[in-house]
Amino acid sequence: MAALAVLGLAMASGVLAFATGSEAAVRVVVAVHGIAGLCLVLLTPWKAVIVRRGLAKAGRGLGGRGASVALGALVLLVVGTGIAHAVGATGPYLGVTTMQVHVGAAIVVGVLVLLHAWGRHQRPRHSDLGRRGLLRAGALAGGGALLWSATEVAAGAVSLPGADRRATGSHERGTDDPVRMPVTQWLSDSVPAVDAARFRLEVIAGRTVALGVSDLDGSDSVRAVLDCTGGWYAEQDWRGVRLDHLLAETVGVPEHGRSIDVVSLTGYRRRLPLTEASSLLLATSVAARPLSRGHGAPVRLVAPGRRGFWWVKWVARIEVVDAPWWLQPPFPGQ
Ligand SMILES: Nc1nc2c(c(=O)[nH]1)N[C@H]1C(S)=C(S)[C@@H](COP(=O)(O)O)O[C@H]1N2
Ligand SMILES: [Mo]
Repeated sequence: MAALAVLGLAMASGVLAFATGSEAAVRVVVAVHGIAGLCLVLLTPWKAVIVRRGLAKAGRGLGGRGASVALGALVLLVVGTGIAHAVGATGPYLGVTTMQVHVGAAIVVGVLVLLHAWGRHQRPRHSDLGRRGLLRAGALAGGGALLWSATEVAAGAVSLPGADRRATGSHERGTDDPVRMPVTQWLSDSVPAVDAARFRLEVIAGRTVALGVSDLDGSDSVRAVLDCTGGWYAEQDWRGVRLDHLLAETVGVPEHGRSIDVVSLTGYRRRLPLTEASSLLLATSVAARPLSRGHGAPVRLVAPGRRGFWWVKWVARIEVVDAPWWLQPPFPGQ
C-alpha cells in the first residue's frame, strides 16, 4: 500500500510538473516529485522481499508473478532515468532522450499498476491508516527528503551539469544561440514544407483577415524562456507582433470571446486565455535572425511563463472563441 501511494504521488506530481507554469509552484511540485521518486528507492528492498515471497507462491492476481517482476523493473527504470536526468545525463542515447524513456516507462507503469491493483482487490488494512502507519509514512517521507537534499547539495558541490537547472528541472541548451537550441516536437508532429509565397495566416474574430508572410514582421519583442518538458530550456530575444496588437490591427479589438485558439499548419493546437493576449507574441525572428523552419518559420507563438508545448510553431490560424481556455485536453494530442 505504501508503495502504491508513493507511486501515485510521484505520478500526480510528474503530470503537474508539466502542467504548472508558475515558477514558485513548479519548484515545489518538482521537489515533491523528486522526493517521491527517492522514497520509491527507499522502498525497493522491502518491495523486493514481497516480490520474492510472491514468486515463491504461485502467481496470484492479474498477470501474477510476471507482472510483479516487470513492474518492479519498470519502476526502477523510471526512477533511474529520473535521477540520471536530474544529474545531467539527458541524452539522447540511440535517438531517445532520458526524459522520453522516463515518461514512456512511467505511463506503462501507470497502466500496469491499475491492472495489478484491479486483479488483487487489496483494501487498506487498519494498520495502514493508524498511528503506526502515519509514523512510518513520516519516516519514509523524511528519508526521501533527506536523500533528495543530499543529491541536490552533492550536485552543487561537485558542480555536476545538473546543478544549474531551472525550477522545472530543465537544463540550459542554446540560450542566445538558436542554432544550438534543440528542435523539438511534442509527440508525432513533423516540420512541414511551407510555400512562403502561398502561406497565409488567418486571423479570425467574427470576420477573417488573411495575412501573407511579408505582413508578419513586427517590432514587438520579448526576452523569454522556452522550457520544454523534454528537459531543456533556452532564453532568447524573440521579435514579431504581440497578439493584442495583431488583433487590433486586423480584425479589431475583440468585443467578446474568452480565448484564443492558436492552430498550426500541421493541426497541432493550443487554446489560451484572451486576457493573456498582451504577453503573447507571434514571432518571426529569434536572436535577431529569421526563425529557422524547425523552430517554426514563418511564424510561431511565444508564450512567456508557459511550458514549451504551448509555443505553437508554424501558426496558420489565430481565432478568438467564446469557449474557456481550459476546455481542451491538458496536453496536445499530436
Ligand atoms: N506545431 C507544433 N508546434 C509545437 C510542437 C509541435 O509538436 N508541433 N511542439 C511544442 C514543444 S513540446 C516545444 S518544447 C516547442 C519546441 O520549440 P523548438 O523546436 O523551436 O525548440 O515547440 C512547441 N510547438
Ligand atoms: Mo516540449
